[in-house]
Amino acid sequence: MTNKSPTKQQPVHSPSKQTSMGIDVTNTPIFATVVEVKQWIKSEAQALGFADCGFLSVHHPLFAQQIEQLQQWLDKGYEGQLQFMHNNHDLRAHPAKLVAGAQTIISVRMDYLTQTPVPRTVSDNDYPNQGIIARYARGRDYHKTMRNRLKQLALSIENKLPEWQHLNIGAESDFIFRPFSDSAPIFERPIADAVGLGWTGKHTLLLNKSAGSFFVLGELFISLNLPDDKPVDAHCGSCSACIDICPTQAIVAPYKLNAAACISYLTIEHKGAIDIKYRRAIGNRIFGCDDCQLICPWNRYANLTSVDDFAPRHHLDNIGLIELWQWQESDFLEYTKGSPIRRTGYISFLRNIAIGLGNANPSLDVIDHLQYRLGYSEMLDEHIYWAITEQKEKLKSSNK
Ligand code: B12
Ligand code: SF4
Ligand code: SF4
Repeated sequence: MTNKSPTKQQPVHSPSKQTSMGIDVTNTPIFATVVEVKQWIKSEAQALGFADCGFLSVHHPLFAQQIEQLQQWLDKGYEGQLQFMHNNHDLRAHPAKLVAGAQTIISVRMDYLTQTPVPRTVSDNDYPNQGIIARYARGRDYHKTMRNRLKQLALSIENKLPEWQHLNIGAESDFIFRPFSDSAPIFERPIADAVGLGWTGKHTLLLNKSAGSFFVLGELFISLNLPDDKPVDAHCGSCSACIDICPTQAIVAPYKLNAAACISYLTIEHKGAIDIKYRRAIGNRIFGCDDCQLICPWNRYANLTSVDDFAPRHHLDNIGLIELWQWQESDFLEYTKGSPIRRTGYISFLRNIAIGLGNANPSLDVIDHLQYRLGYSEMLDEHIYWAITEQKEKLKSSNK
């Protein structure tokens, strides 16, 4: 197992090549230092579509510190219905317990944009009759993509172990690994921050000077002992664009998000009726929200993804609210196969579209479409009546 103290091994050498004079010219170790091992893992990760990676010990002190901050966040009730944030604090504080034998976390980030947004602009507001789906969710579910590729990274590392046995990093022991992405009680953003994949912005997301914030995070726990990377400096300065733009004022202070008020939470995680006080602010966002990222000046440096899985399916990057509203449950199930949108469920999806239609440009056609769905569920009906009233009020004032 992993915690075995490494035994002293003979250095592994690259295969010998002989010159025409019979002199061995390559009898030197391929990997002379641990830094070279880390560099090799990084280039392997990049070849697999990850934009970057960094390394952190599973015993790093940040986990205990984060538990305290998480508890303060929960004490304020910012988690809404996110019940899972109350669970498994012991595992969060001790990631070593999550994967027995793991020593190091490889934190990775993967860019997901397939189109460059207009810098410092929430252009989603310019299309009130379109249903806006957050950019990370327009293609295949990133959780699977990330975990599959992290597994491939682990298998490449495993193949390399014989060449690393002289480095005292545990390469001679059984190799243990486990990939994660948003799939376990892990402080993903704080880990990525600690290894320098970016800094935590005032919107609470990780962002990077040369890549903005439109990326997702994942981790590969491994049994090799690799030295920690270092954090980078923060560059938010006096900017507060994300706080100012947030439609529901969910960023209650720099680095403090009231998740229960965030459109991402309301449209994806929240079950049941959405509080009327948020409905106008939600606008046409029917699954997630990108506003605090779209406005961020650093996202002018956001990179496009190299991973095909993020390519929008069923023109979800440019789709009308009415078209989405007409999806039957069977359409929803078919079109969201392998997509994160499945998570919200059909009724909540319709609830979100009803809000979007209430906020769409006023038209009798929209009212007709809203009416024909009445009677499907009590919760949905209440949102439909709200949307019809909004539409009628707008029509009345436009006729004045
Ligand atoms: C719960 C959750 C949500 C919730 C709550 C979000 C939140 N910020 O807490 C909701 C549903 C609202 C949400 C929304 C989104 N999410 Co989310 N979410 C998570 C999840 C599962 C847990 C995050 C968490 O622990 N929150 C709890 C709070 C307490 O943690 P925190 O924000 O880190 O808070 C800390 C800071 O406030 C810090 N702090 C306090 N004071 C100070 C001061 C300074 C100076 C600093 C630096 C820090 C600091 O201490 C707090 C305690 O740790 C993670 C995945 C994971 N397992 O980590 C993804 C994750 C954070 N989400 C992600 C994404 C992409 C999103 C969305 C962009 C999706 C979308 N487009 O709709 C939005 C963005 C909303 C936003 N502005 O954050 C990505 C972020 C990638 C990135 N670039 O950072 C993650 C990492 C998932 C992933 N694997 O990629 N999410
Ligand atoms: S995702 Fe939208 S609602 Fe949530 S904090 Fe950012 S701007 Fe506000
Ligand atoms: S918008 Fe400004 S304050 Fe918010 S994360 Fe970007 S740089 Fe930081």
